Amino acid sequence: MMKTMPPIATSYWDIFCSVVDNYGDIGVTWRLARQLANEYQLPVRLWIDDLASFQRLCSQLDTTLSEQTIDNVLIGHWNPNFPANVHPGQVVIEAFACELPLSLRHSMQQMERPPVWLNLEYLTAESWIDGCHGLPSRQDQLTKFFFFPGFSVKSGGLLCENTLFATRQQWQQQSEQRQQFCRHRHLLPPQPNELFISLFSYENAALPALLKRWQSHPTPVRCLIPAGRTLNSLSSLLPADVCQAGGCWQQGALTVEVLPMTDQTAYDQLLWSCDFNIVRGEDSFLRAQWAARPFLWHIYPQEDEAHLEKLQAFIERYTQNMAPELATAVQQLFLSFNQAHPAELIQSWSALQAYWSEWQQQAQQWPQTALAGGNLASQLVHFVEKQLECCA
Ligand code: TRH
Repeated sequence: MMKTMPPIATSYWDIFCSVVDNYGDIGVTWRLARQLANEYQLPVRLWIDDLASFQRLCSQLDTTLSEQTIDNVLIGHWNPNFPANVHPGQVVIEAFACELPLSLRHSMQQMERPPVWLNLEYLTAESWIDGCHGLPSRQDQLTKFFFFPGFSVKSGGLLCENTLFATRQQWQQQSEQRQQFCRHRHLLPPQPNELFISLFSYENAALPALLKRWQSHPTPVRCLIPAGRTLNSLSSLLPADVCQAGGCWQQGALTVEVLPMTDQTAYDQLLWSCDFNIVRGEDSFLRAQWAARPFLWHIYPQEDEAHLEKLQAFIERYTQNMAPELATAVQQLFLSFNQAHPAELIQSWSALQAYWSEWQQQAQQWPQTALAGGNLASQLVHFVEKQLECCA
């Protein structure tokens, strides 16, 4: 009788991503995949179950193809008929506890040297992750490691490309940058002293009040809104024809412009070009921090208000080096927005005006503090190298 040979791992780093909702799952894994491929020259395969959502962030993607390479990443459509002849790579990363295809798991179990298997967790600033980062768990004769991104020294660090800060600095130092930015995007030219704000949030009942407050701001305010869920909360304020990409509306000091969704590079440029960014979820939340400007985080709401603990944990870290008045005002801004309390939101916005330049300075320093745990991609590479050495 012929003996069946155990499957042999390919050299790939396989990343599996199931899009639960919105763009964060794909946003994070796409970024990680490109960084591993381009900065560490690793052969990366990214398996995605929802190519239509992915295409919103990556217009080159052809949703009809089961396999394609973009930016040195091999992208595979992960559909229910995952091919049984696909052998796992030397590293398998399941993002955000997505379930691996059964056939792949089966191959992993049969291997003499199974891949390094990791679950990439959601980002949180909570300190309990320090005790859990890197822990193994035995599952059907296999070992899975839990990799926790985070802000502490003991965490897995944060996604941040090697050249990001230098590129951002260069962008922000150009004196004509805002004019060019508006021209390229076919936006109205910027006015002197105009406060630029980007607004990418979930639905929030306090938003109309905030926009009304900006109408009476002492200097002009430009609010740039990527088309999407934010607009669902502004139907009482904005005429219907404004609530689509290309829409423009002016009232008092406020000009609203609605933007089409772009790729991640152009979204970064939007964040770098604004004085204040309202962001959400996981990836835009981090990118706003890397923009080194004041920002406001609309956290992904969870049942039983579990997200408020996560929010509090971040606020504590973020405000730890701020003067008490600024820290209190920032805390109130974050909490009132996330609890959708219009009156408190307006009050905290007004209170912050006195500390704006102090906040700007803090926002410049914050990225270095946030990166106490280092760069996630390099941490991941070291972690895997260690596991491979152990098993060699
Ligand atoms: O879209 P999000 O709300 O995503 C997520 C998911 O909902 C996920 O299930 C949840 O668990 C997580 O949040 C916490 O927010 P996020 O994470 O900011 O993802 C948005 C992505 O879209 C991010 O990579 C930036 C990108 N983007 C663009 O590339 N172009 C754009 O024009 C805009 C507005 C965003």
